[in-house]
Amino acid sequence: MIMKLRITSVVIVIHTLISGAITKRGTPEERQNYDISYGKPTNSNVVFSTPQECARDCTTSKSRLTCYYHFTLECYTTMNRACNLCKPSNTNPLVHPPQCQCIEGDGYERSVLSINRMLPGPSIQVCQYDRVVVDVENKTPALEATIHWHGIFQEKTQYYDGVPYVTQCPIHSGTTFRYQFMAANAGTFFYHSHSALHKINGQYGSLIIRQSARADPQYKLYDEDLRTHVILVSDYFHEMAEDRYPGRIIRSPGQIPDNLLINGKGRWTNLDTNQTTTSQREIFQVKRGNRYRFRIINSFSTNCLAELTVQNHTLLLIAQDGDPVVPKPVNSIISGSGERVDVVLTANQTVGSYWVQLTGVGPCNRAELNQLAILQYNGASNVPATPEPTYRPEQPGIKYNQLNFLCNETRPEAICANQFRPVIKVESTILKVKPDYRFILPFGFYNYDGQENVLYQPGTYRHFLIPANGIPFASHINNISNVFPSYPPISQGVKKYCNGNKLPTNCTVPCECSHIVDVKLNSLVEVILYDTFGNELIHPFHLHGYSFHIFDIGNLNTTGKDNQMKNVIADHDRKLKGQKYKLLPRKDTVLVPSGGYVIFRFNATNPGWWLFHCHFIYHMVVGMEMVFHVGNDDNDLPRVPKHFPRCYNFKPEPF
Ligand SMILES: *[C@@H]1O[C@H](CO)[C@@H](O)[C@H](O)[C@H]1NC(C)=O
Ligand SMILES: *[C@@H]1O[C@H](CO)[C@@H](O)[C@H](O)[C@H]1NC(C)=O
Ligand SMILES: *[C@@H]1O[C@H](CO)[C@@H](O)[C@H](O)[C@H]1NC(C)=O
Ligand SMILES: *[C@@H]1O[C@H](CO)[C@@H](O)[C@H](O)[C@H]1NC(C)=O
Ligand SMILES: *[C@@H]1O[C@H](CO)[C@@H](O)[C@H](O)[C@H]1NC(C)=O
Ligand SMILES: *[C@@H]1O[C@H](CO)[C@@H](O)[C@H](O)[C@H]1NC(C)=O
Ligand SMILES: *[C@@H]1O[C@H](CO)[C@@H](O)[C@H](O)[C@H]1NC(C)=O
Ligand SMILES: *[C@@H]1O[C@H](CO)[C@@H](O)[C@H](O)[C@H]1NC(C)=O
Ligand SMILES: [Cu+2]
Repeated sequence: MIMKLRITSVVIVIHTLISGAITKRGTPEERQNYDISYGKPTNSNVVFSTPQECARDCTTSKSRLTCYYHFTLECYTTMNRACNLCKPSNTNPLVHPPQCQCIEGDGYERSVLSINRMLPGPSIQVCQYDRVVVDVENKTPALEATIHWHGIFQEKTQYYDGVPYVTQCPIHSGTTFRYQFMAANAGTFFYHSHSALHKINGQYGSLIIRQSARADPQYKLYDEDLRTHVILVSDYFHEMAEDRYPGRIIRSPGQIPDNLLINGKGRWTNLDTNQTTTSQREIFQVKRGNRYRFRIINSFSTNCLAELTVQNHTLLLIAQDGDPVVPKPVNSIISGSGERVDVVLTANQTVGSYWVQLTGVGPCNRAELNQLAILQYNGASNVPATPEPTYRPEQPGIKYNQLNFLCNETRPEAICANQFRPVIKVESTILKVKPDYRFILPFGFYNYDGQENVLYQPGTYRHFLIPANGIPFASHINNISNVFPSYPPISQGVKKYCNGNKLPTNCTVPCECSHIVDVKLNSLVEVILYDTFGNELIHPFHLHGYSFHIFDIGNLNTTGKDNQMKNVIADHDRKLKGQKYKLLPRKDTVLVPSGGYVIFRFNATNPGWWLFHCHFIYHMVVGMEMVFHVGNDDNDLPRVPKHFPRCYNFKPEPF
C-alpha cells in the first residue's frame, strides 16, 4: 500500500508478488519471500535496497535508494505443476504464496517467455530520483533479448534504453546485462522486451515512479495510491507469437490475439465447447469512501485497442503517459499499445463488487475479446451481483479516445488526448512559428499483391507480414522500411543509413534500409505524421527519450492524402501565427487516427539515438520504425561504460 495509508487499510491481499504492506518494511519473512523472485545482488559494495523496500511511501520518504532487481528470462509454461504447489486456499481464494511459480494466464496451457516465472514480470515501484538497477539474466536457450523502459528519458544513460542494434547489442542467451538508470521522470511506465516479438510472449511488466506529496501536483485528488492498483492490460495468444510471423493463411491466419489479460490474469471460453477456464481473475480492493489512484498500462502488442470500464464508476483522468493533466471525468478508456492513463476512482457506490471490463476494439472487434476483473469493496463478497458483462464494442458515456477521433472540437461523448491541459507549464518557445526541423512522415504499407515475383525472387529476402487476408506486405515510414544496422550506432557508429531526403538511388520502394534522421541538440523538432493507408488501423506511435507536445490530431479523406496534408499544414501554420494552440499536452505515445494525421513537437534536449516507431510489434518487425539521432556523439553523448558489449559482422578475408 502506498500513500496516506491508514492503519485500517492494511488488510492486504497477497495475491500477487507485489502486494503487501509497504509503509512498513514488511516482516523479515515477507521480505525473504519477496527476494526469492527478485533475487539478491552479489559482488557489490553498493548498498542495494530490495524491491519491497523501494516500493515505499514516497509522499514522506526523503531518502533516495538504489533499488535492485534481478530478472531471469526463461522459456516457461503456464498451468504447469507449480500450480499444484500453490493453489489458493479455500478460506482466502486470493492468497497465493509469494514464492509461487505458477503462471495461470487465462487457464490455457501454453509456452511463454517469462521473467522470474511471473506474468507480468516483477513490478518495479520506486520513488522519483531513486536509482534502478536491473540485472537481466538471459536463460532462454538461444534467444536474444533486450529490455526497454518505456517512457523513461534515460538522460545521461542513453545506452540503457534497451533497443537492440540501436542502443546496445542484444543480451545473448547465457549472459547478464545490467541496466542502471535514474528514476528521473515520475509517472506510470512499463518495461518490455524490444526484441522482435518477445513482448507478447510474456516479457513485460509495470514500472511506477511515485513522487513526494509536495512534488505530485495531483496529490490532493486522491487518498490512496496502492501498489496493487496497477492495471496492466495485455493481449495474449495461445501459442508463441512467432507462429504468426510472417503469418499463415490456412490455420489461425493473421495476428488477432486469442484473448486479453488484466495483470496477466483472466479466463477463457472455448467457443467450440462453451467451457470456461476457472483461472483467477484479478481483484482490486477498495474501501468505501476513499478515492484511489489507478495506473492503467496498455501493454498490448497487436493492432487491437483496449477499452476499459469499471461498472457504475466514473473515472477521473489525471495523467496521460505519466504527465499530469487538468482532470476530466470519463466513463471508458480506449487506449493503444504503449499508452498509459492514471485515473482516480471514487469508491462511493453501494458496498459490493463491480466488474472491471476490458474489451478489444478497433480492427480486432470482430473477435469480440472480453476479459473481466473485479473491484471489491471491503466487506462485500468478491462476486459481483450482476451477471458477467458480455462483449460490447463501445461503452456508453464519455470515452477517452473515441475511435472516430473527432478531436478538433469539444463533444459531450468523447475526449481526445490532445484536449487535455497539461499541469506542468509548457515552455512558450515550443510555439515558435518556424521549427528548426519539420519532418513530414507519411507511413503505411507496401502491398505485394501481384508483386509476388518481386517478394519471392530467388536470392532476395525482403521482410514481409501476412495478415488474415493473406496478402503479404511490408510497412514503411516515408517509403523506407526500416532494418537495423548489425551493431548499435550509439556505441559502434553507423556506416550506411537512409532518410527520406536521400534514398539510395538503387533502392526500390519499399526501400529496406536503416532509417535514421540527424537532429541538432536543443533544436525544435516538429513531426507531421500521417497514415496513408487507413482501413480501421489506428497506429500508436512511440518516441523514446522524450515526451512530445501534441498540437493536432485529425482525420483525412480516403483519397488524395498528400494534397490534403498540404492544406492541413497550411492551416497549422496559420494557427501557429495566430497563436491558436492553447493546450499542448505531453505524451510519449500517440494514436494516429485511421487514415488521419498527428502533429507534435519536442525540444531535442536529450542527445541520443531515439527510436520512433509504431508500437504494434508485427508492424515493427516489417519496418515501421525509425531513429532520431540527436546531437553529436563525441561532444553531447556520454561515453558508454567500460566493457559495454560489442557485436559485429565477421567477414575475414577469403583464404
Ligand atoms: C455455445 O453457447 C452459445 C450461446 O449460448 C450457443 O449458441 C452455441 O450453440 C453453444 N455451442 C456449443 C458447442 O454448445
Ligand atoms: C450499475 O450498472 C448497471 C449496468 O452495468 C446498471 O444496470 C445499474 O443500474 C447501475 N447501478 C447504479 C446504482 O447505477
Ligand atoms: C461518486 O463520485 C463521483 C466522482 O466524484 C461523483 O461524480 C458521483 O456523483 C458520486 N456518486 C455518489 C452516489 O455519491
Ligand atoms: C472538425 O472536423 C470535422 C470533420 O473532420 C468538420 O466537419 C468540423 O467542421 C471540424 N470542426 C471544427 C471546429 O473545425
Ligand atoms: C530547448 O531547450 C534548451 C535548453 O533548455 C533551450 O535553450 C532552448 O531555448 C529550447 N528551445 C526551444 C525551441 O524550446
Ligand atoms: C514513395 O513511393 C511511392 C511509390 O513508389 C511514390 O509514388 C512516392 O512519390 C514516394 N514518396 C516519396 C516521398 O518519395
Ligand atoms: C547500389 O549502388 C551502390 C553504389 O552505386 C552499389 O555499391 C551497390 O552494390 C548497389 N546495390 C544494389 C542492391 O544494387
Ligand atoms: C474531405 O472531403 C470533404 C467533402 O468533399 C471536404 O469538405 C473536406 O474539406 C475534405 N477534408 C480535407 C481534410 O481535405
Ligand atoms: Cu502500425
